[in-house]
Amino acid sequence: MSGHDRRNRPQGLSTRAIHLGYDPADHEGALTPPIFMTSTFAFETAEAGAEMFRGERAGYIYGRTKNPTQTILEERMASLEGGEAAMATASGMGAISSVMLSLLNPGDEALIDHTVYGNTFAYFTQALTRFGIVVKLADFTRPETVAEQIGEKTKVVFFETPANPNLRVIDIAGIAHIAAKVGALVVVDNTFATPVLQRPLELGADVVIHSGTKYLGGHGDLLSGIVVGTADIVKQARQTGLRWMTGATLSPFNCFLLLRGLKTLEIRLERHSASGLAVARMLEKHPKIATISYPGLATFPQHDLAKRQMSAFGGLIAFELDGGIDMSMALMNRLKLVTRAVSLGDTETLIQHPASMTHAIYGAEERARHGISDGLLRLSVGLENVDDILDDLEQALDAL
Ligand code: 4LM
Repeated sequence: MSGHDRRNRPQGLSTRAIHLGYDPADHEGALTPPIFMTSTFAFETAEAGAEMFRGERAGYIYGRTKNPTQTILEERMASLEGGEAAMATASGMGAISSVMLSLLNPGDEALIDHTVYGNTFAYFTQALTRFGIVVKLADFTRPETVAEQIGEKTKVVFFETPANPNLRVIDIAGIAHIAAKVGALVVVDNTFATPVLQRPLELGADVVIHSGTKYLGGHGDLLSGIVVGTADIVKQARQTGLRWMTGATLSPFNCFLLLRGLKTLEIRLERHSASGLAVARMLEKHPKIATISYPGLATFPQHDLAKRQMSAFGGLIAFELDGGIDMSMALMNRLKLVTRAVSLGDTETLIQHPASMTHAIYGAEERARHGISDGLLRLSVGLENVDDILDDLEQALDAL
């Protein structure tokens, strides 16, 4: 690359995650952005306050909709995902509900993939339906079923990829193409991949959602959510969804924690992905393993799609043992380093049992129909030394 090209190319992802939107010179030289621990903001004059409320003057009014620590976080997340604007929320559920309540009206239809995080499933099928919104399900790994279910009333199409808990991978560009025919907005939950591994907006999605609780934060010490999209959609989600429907604002302190997490996002995802692949390869060969689902394995049914859509495959693995649910429970109980806990994307390696934990809300029949078997386990490979993770899993498997 010539010196000229080097000067003109955009900054890399980690550089933007560390520096974008903040200049220490504006804050007494403080290297780290200050936490603006305030709920409200003083108006210079009565007229200035009124102008801000009318949207005629820029500035901060009240912490439910905007705070300077949050603004830095939002600018960074918009840049990392390649969107015009972003909004931080108190949790992933806060992000999903703030977006859906601002986009959907009674009579509208939302079409969602049938495999999503349990409470997201409950939100669509049990909460939104109480308000006259029609929710349809389809198997998004088979785009023809999406084409069958979508129609003029479909306002929103929603899916996760890779999907929770079994890592099914969905063709973002393919679904966006189908949705464009009826003008439906495509909302992708990018929690499992993060912008380091996959950028849905570049593939035709309109909105990206995150549970920032997971990889973005990365240390298991906060809940948070992120919405990224066009300036118009994010404005609508903030001015209606966040401001007077959910009130699910991220606190200034948690904005700071999330900003700190973002600084190491790329380097952490590299390690999560390398260790994830090593653990998946070990499990794949182990005689007690009946099935394994990791998008980075050549045996994964959608491996080619995963390779096209993602730059690496992250730390999540789903697998079944050859002894059903009892053996799965026994394995969990024999682990010494790997921690029994829901959530994912943390420094600690975590294991959980979707049928009785994150996806218990589905009900047995629905789980069976949606490929979440009773014995399925979900492993979130952390940042410990990979040999220690492998040793712990092997000693637990061998003892079964
Ligand atoms: C879990 N997940 O799976 P908050 N989107 C995805 C998720 O996995 C989650 C949320 C949204 C788990 C929580 C216990 C793909 C959550 C919801 O938990 O509200 O930040 O995100 O273990």
